[in-house]
Amino acid sequence: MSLFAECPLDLPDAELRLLPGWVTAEEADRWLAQLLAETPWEQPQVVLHGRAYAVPRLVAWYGDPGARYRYSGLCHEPRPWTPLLAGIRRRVEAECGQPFNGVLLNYYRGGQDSMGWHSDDEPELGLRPLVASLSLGGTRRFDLRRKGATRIEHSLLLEHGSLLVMAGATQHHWQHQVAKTRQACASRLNLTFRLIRSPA
Ligand SMILES: O=C(O)CCC(=O)C(=O)O
Ligand SMILES: [Mn+2]
Repeated sequence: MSLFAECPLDLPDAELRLLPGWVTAEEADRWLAQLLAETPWEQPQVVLHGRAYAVPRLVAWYGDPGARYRYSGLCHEPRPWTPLLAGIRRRVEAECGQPFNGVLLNYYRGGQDSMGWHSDDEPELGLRPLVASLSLGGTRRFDLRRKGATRIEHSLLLEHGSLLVMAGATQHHWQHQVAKTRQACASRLNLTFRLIRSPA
């Protein structure tokens, strides 16, 4: 049985698998509390049209030595795996059947924190990257649109303890975002596990 036969989302040219309740709420609560307490958050600046803006969320990048990753226009050296992140990595690797050498943590403090349209298609991830995304905390909407289009074709709710696996040609054909919302929402932590194939 293929990895994606289980609960696939039927989008053409994409391989998406959403596992709600991938970890129990109790375990997800523990992971969230510990990660919020122990993560040294950063808020990178991006330069757009000559002006610097702070990204609208907090981030941290962990990984194996040498797993440098470029996001928000900057190259980031990895922090060493903590025992908790190393343990979560093993569980995600067992689920996905492939290794990961880095994880990007994104902390959305409230509805005004967000991530704009993009694909996880940095060259260092290779051609058909498998990215596994674990969500902890408040539910947020995750939108998908085809590259080159403006219409949202599909939206998912990423709940506490859910795992979203994006694979195959997904990043080649599709973009995703977590849009700002005026609705009340609890803070949310997202962990995207990645395999850096070549140094940035
Ligand atoms: O927060 C999310 O669910 C998405 C995060 C994301 O797209 C990324 O880190 O590249
Ligand atoms: Mn992404």
